[in-house]
Formats: sequence, C-alpha cells, structure tokens
Amino acid sequence: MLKGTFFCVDAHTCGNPVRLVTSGHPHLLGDNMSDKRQHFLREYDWIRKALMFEPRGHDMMSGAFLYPPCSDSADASILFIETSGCLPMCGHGTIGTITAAIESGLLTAKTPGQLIIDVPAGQIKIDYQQTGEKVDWVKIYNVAAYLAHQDQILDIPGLGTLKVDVSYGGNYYVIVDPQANFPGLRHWSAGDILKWSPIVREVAQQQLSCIHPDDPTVNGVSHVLWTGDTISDGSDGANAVFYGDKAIDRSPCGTGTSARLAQLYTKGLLSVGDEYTHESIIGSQFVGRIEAETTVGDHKAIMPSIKGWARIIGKNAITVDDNDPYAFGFQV
Ligand code: PYC
Repeated sequence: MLKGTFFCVDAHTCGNPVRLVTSGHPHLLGDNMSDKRQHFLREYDWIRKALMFEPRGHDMMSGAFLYPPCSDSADASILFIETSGCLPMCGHGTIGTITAAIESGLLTAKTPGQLIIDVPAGQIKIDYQQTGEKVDWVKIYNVAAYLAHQDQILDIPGLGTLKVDVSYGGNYYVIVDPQANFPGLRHWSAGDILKWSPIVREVAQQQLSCIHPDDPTVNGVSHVLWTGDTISDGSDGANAVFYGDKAIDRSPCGTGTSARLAQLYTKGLLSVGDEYTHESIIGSQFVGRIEAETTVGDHKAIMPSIKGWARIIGKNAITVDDNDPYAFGFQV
C-alpha cells in the first residue's frame, strides 16, 4: 500500500545535503516546535526513516519540513529531520531550508531579507540577501550557546585519554582539540573520525550530564567536533563534525560553530563582536560571530550568528510503499 508521496526540493549547504519536504506534512500537536518534535518522533518517525536512510537517502542525509509559525512574532517554523533523529536545531539545515523555500516561492518574508523562525530549540532570527530569484547568503541569529563542561578527561578504550570540552550550540557537542592521542583532524583519515567518534560520544554520554536548563527534552551529547589545521584561505579554524551513526558534516556545521564560539568565548579566546571563519572537512566556510553575551541557567552564554550559503540541486517526488521491504530504509 502506498504510505505517501513526498515532494522535495533537494539542496546542499556548503556541501551538506538538505532535503526540504514540501508535501505530506503530518499534522503535529503542541503549542511550540519542541512539543511538535516530540509528537513527530512518537507517531511519524517512519517518514524520517523513509526519506533519510538508504535507498532514498544516505548516511549524511538531512532535511526539514516547513510549518506555519507557532508564535505570533514568527513567519514560519522548521522541523529538522536527519539520519540521527530530529535535531532541536540545525544550522546548515536552516540555511538550506530558507534558501530552497524562498527560491521556490514557499516562503515570503513580511520584511524582505528578514525572517523569524520557530525551531524546537527556541526562536531564531534570519537575515538573507537575495539577488533576483537567488538567495546569495543566509545569516542565522541562533539560540544561546554555552560551554557546559570544561577540561574533562575521557578514557577512550583503544585510544587512551582525551581532554575534551562539551558545548551547546543548539545540540550538545564534545569538542576535541589536538593533543597527545589526537594529532588534529588533517592528520586523521575520515575513517579514523568515523571509528573513534561513536566511542567518544558514548563515553561522554556516560560520564557527563547534559540537560538544557530551559527544555529538558533537549539533552544528551549527539555530536563530536574534532578540530585541526585549516586548508582554505581566510579560515580561523577547522572542524570535522560527526553525527548520527556514520556521518561527517560536509558543511562547517552551524550548531557546531555556535558551540565552538561559546567554548572559545568562555576560555577567553574570543570576545563579543569577534568573527570566526570556520571551515569544514572539505574546506567550505561559515562565518560565525559572537553577537552578545547572555546566560543559560547558571551558565555564562553567548548569542552566536552563523552566515553561509546553499544551492538547490534538484526536485524529487519520493514514494514510500510498504510493499517495498526497504520502505523505511536501512543502514549497513
Ligand atoms: O549545521 O547545525 C548544523 C548541523 C548539525 C548536524 C549537521 N549539521
């Protein structure tokens, strides 16, 4: 039986995929996107699995549904979907969603160049620049970011000890800077990152509590951000961000960049007003900026922004039929 046909605009943000699903939205209950995210995960997660996993997606696949706003001040809401679940916030996903939605005529700003969007992690503000029908760049004023744990020692079986920080930028990130047992991301292969990241994440999960002070449904370390030398002109730092079971972000990762800014700020290495050009494993760049200081619970925190670009690469009509044994995807 045909479970659904999902029309999608496929795009990428600085190399990482964004599949904006433009039909087949389930009706979600709740007053805000955090509640609606929980409802989606309880009842409609099959849609995410079908559209994100092979054979319709792949390990890095991520996407979004655009919904009407939850609050009076917003223009729209976004539900993020990807192989690992439904993230509270996704930076590359937002840049791709806004670009694809504006260029496809699915979203019109009341004030050209400016939007307010409800996401599960809170509310974000967007500036964007459009030339003709094309969106040149999108800047996200993200939710508050803070350093949750500093200088923690993790004992990683088979690798040895790692000194790490855990920082929040919309998701919780273990951040690993170069040190004795990690020579830096340009000295490791992608295979090394894929091998060690799930173990580092698991050990961090067991050892370090991460629960967002304002929303306990946002909890747990989901990503590992490895740092190292830059390869692109103008970059201030480089990262390889691991997520899901087998994914390395091809973009510089918006929530990861926000978490990195909060870490560097709390350690006294960046100040309010500073920009930080962050590059991905493939050398694509986002410009991060510390916009202001704030607090999250008892933590000193920042309001970060991230600026980047996306391109539409195609349109898709994806069918999910439960007489297909792989209707809801698989992973190898
Ligand atoms: O850009 O925030 C991001 C992101 C999260 C996971 C992959 N990209």
